[in-house]
Amino acid sequence: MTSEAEHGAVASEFISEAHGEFTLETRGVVASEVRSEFADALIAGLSARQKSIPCRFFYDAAGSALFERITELPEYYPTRTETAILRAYAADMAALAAPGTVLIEFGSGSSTKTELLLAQMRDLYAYVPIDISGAALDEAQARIATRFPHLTVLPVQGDFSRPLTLSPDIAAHPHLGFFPGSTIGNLTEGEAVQLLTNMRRILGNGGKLIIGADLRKDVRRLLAAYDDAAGVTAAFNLNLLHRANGELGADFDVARFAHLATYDVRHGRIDMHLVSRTEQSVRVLGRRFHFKAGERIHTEHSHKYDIEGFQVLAQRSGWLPQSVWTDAERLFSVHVLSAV
Ligand code: SAH
Ligand code: AVI
Repeated sequence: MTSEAEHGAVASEFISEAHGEFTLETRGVVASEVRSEFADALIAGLSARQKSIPCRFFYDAAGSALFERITELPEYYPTRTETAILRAYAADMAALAAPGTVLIEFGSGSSTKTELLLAQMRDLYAYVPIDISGAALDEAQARIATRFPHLTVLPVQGDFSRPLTLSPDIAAHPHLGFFPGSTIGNLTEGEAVQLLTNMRRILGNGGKLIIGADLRKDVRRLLAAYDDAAGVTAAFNLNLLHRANGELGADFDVARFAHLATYDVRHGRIDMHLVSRTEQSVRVLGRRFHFKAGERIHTEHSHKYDIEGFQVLAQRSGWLPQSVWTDAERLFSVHVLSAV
């Protein structure tokens, strides 16, 4: 059985998606579903006056591997800073999980940070990592099974923004959510409120959420983190075009696009773009898209918060801010939110 089939089998036993979109039966079904979502999103995004591609499509197997390389870059401070916070306070975080708790992680990726919590948690009922990247879930599951052989791991491949309904078995246990990485920052404010509200519903009364949020800081430091000297972030961004060529038969000449990161002071966010180096046109699924020289495709927002602003966002989404930890330089914050 393929690993997506395993995810599907396990996931459908424990978790069903309200509109049936999480019925993942075979690798073929999953791959074609994802491909057609990418096709629809790409056509819609390139047809708009301001061209864009949603950032969730960064994470095919190559994109997930590039993201892991980003986390090790000297300029990319978020991963090592959040990891240090998690390491320092893992025991306090583990104390949030009563015996029999289900740990549900959103955008789990490599689940590397999760291991810090799992090492301190006793008697978890199950660990449910949710990620859009099947490749990342596969690797993480194999590693976690080796290190924590008695832990039940129930991976779910899918979009965490979609409605998710827990099976009665899982729903009957206490829930602790984990959403590290400041992935929340990749959503617009409206999307973030919607997702946090949805998480509040999924985690239920008595549920808690441990969530990482990157903090506002010197703009030069931010820009360097999203435009590193080794060009790994550029490769991560440009991989969207390689993916479109490989999966959808598009004919992007990738060398004729450049990576660009900018900082929007008003919204407190990094924006990533792909800039057309020349005037050109590109064919995607039988359609032609014209680019002026210098025209941009928007590919990612990465919002930076201050602690109070993030807590207000959480409160607007039905959460009670319970505690927050930061590093000494106040680069990154990890919050505990409690369902009221
Ligand atoms: N939690 C990890 C990974 C962060 S990278 C860490 O903190 O290092 C963001 C992760 O979220 C990637 O693994 C990506 O595949 C996943 N992701 C992004 N958008 C998603 C979506 N809409 N639904 C599910 N997973 C998503
Ligand atoms: C996953 N996410 C929080 C990363 C970020 O920092 O916004 C994705 C990323 N984009 C460029 N570098 C890393």
